[in-house]
Amino acid sequence: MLSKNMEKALNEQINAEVFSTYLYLSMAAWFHSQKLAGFGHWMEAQAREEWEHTMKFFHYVDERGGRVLLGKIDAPQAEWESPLEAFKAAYEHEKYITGRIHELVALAREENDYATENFLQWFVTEQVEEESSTGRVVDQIEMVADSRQGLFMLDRELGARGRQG
Ligand code: OFO
Repeated sequence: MLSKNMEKALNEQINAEVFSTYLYLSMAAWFHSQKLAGFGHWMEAQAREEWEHTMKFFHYVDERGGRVLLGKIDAPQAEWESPLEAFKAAYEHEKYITGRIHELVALAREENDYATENFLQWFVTEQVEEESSTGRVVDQIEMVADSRQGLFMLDRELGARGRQG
């Protein structure tokens, strides 16, 4: 059985993961509006991953006899100045989520909730990947700088996410 504290914190994380889904969908919509379909596709794939994170927390709370309670989801930002600004925002968001996951681990330890601490290890590892993948795209955009051809090539590369074997 989850403690009330832990249940509340996990419910707040469900909200944060839905917001992540929402944020990346918003970024996908913005990229599509900029005619950068590859970037848009990458963000759609990212949003689907965030929904998977949401459901992992959802099922975990339920399995532990907790009650999932859904709160209000804030509207995400809708416009960015450039692809670089959007990806920088994604990278910053992932760092924020990493901080939240680490706080959850600290709470699980404080409460001697070994099952939750163990469950959260998947997310600790996942956040290393999430920061690395968004940070890598920031670096790539910075490398092509103002080259329209470079951006076009990058758009094609990002559009292949999840489409290769
Ligand atoms: Fe992007 O890792 Fe969940 O929120």
